[in-house]
Amino acid sequence: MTDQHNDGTVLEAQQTRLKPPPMFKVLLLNDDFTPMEFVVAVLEQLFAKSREQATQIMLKVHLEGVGVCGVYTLDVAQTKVDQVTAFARENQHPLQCVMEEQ
Ligand code: TYC
Repeated sequence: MTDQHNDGTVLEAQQTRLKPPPMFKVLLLNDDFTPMEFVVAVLEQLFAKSREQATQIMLKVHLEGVGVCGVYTLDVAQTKVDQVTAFARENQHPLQCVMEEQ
């Protein structure tokens, strides 16, 4: 937007509203080896899900192959993926966690 003044100067209005940031889904992928209880613990401890919510998400991943743990900004999503991956490897599980732009 521009604003013409009577001395001929033109001021550019500052953009005051920012675009919402891109959002990223954090996804868990199914595998045949990670114990169900471990996936539930990941969802409770790293995604603040209740036992019931965590169990539902885990079962969805188990049955359908993939499920959403949450939707976050880029930095938070990347941190969650890194935390899940580190926690899984510390416990010798092959659990895969990835992110995808929404
Ligand atoms: N399929 C695994 C099992 O039968 C459980 C599982 C669920 C693994 C979700 C990964 O993201 C996952 N033990």
